[in-house]
Amino acid sequence: MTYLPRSAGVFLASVFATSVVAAEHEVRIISDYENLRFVFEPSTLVIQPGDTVVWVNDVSEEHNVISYPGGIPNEGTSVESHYLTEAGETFRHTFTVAGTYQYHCLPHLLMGMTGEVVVSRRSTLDEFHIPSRDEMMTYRLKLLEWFDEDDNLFKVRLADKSPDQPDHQH
Ligand SMILES: [Cu+2]
Repeated sequence: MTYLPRSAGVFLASVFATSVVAAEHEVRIISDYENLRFVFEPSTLVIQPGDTVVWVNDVSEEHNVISYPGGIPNEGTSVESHYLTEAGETFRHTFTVAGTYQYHCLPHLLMGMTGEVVVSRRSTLDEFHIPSRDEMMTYRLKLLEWFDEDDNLFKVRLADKSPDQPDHQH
């Protein structure tokens, strides 16, 4: 007859506890004006399902967090924050489905302000979500709030849809 030493019981209890209690991870939103770098730090974060990521705005600057339409796992949930403007302002998101979540800041997409959260493991290529036309249009309209002036593709598309043909109306 064998007995588990008391320390083994304590050890098992603590393993059980840590596997049940989800962790919180912090991503700093850094506005490095001197070096023209607006970055998420860390830009790649590896977590476990059920964990929560808390993005924290370092200074009073406008940033947000939005996942790319096709940058999330098939079964995953898209991520989108409000616009954080104040120093210390936070956004929280809990990730439940394993895989890769690629995101960026809308106003600073053109500065390469991107990041990713890897839940358990990276997605394989065929595990990424394929966005619908509606999802792409919604995303595109959000982009156009910031980058509308040179969006020739969108202008061409609107022109294509325009029913009026001035040359033949008289
Ligand atoms: Cu930003």
